[in-house]
Amino acid sequence: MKITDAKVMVCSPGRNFVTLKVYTDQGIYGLGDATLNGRELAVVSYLQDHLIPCLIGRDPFQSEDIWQYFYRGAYWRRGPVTMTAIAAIDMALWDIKGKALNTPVYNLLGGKSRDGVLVYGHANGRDIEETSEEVGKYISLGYRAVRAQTGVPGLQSTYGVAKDKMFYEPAEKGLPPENLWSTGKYLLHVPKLFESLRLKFGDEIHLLHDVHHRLTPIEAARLGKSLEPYHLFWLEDAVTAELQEGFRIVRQHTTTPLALGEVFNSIWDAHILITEQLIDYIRMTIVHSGGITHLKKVAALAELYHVRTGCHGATDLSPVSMAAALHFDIAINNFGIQEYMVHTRETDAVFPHAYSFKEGFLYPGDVPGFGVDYDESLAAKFPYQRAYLPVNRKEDGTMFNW
Ligand code: CS2
Ligand code: MG
Repeated sequence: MKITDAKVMVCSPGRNFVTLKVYTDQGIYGLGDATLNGRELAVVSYLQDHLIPCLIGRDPFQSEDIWQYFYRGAYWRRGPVTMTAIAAIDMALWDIKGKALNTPVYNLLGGKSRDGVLVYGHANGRDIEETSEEVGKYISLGYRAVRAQTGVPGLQSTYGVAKDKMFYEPAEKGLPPENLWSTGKYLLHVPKLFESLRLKFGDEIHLLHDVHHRLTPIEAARLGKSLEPYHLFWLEDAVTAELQEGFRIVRQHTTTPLALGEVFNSIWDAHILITEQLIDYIRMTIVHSGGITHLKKVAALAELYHVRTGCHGATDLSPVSMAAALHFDIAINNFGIQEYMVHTRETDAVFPHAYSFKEGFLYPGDVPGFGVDYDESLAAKFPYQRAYLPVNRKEDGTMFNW
């Protein structure tokens, strides 16, 4: 089999998505997600101008060799743009292989290791009461795990507080919006949220929380300790991810499970965290970490060190990514949990898909490949719109992490 052509398509059914379609001489095509939130067009150019010309004529079954060709062969390795572009090609190749062999991709990854994929939803509110109501809604929808975020008194807006309840979408059209941040106010408030959630909903429901890279290691240690009585499933991105060694400090102080890595793009971002057992869940995901070919190696390393997976699954990952993640999650042994934020109806219509939600679990479906398609004529009705994630400043105006 030979690759005859590849095309990059951008659409915005509520938010921007970049999709790669790879064609073969046997009439089979494969899809890959290439969406990098707020930097979408950089990946479009990387694919169109640099990778696709080298892809034509290759055998799509040689996904490992093609991966190494684009990674080692580029000289310039790693980085979110490079690894998202490689991931899109890698996904499309696995999709082609599944279709050509008439089997779902999970069968090429070892087959099903479980019946369904445990997922968590996002409960957001302006205050504890509103967040608590949202958690209640997720529980009534059948979710067994819920991430809870709340506004902080004295801060006008912060990470995780949605305008639209079920559709948390932080990217906005126009120039980046600005948020305000106070570590002191945040650290006082968050334990109150989880105390109130445990009192209201009991011990069984899994609760998660995302700090979104806002703390220093010792501040994260304090937060982890203060949350211990409420036994979180995980505390996510407590500290910026660049300094892996910083997690030694957090780890020495708290037994709250730690999750990290949605912004990582290679195993070299996580090797110290994994081999020193500084985290419990690795959040790397197929679209931003070099595809299935690379993520299966990360998961294999993590398995040796008791680290489980918890793939990023926000709305800026298209249904192609979500499907790829589900085929991966259902096959590997050290799966932990999958993030699941529902897409808008328009997005689901552009990307018809075989996966489905039932009672807290997602099921990838049994369609050959990943079981996702792309409705090109519908997508054309939603042209690209420049959008940015917010930026964040401390109360005195200092630029901070978002
Ligand atoms: C988040 C995301 O899902 C998460 O855990 O951290 O909302 C993240 O901010 C976006 O995916 C950024 O692209
Ligand atoms: Mg996160």
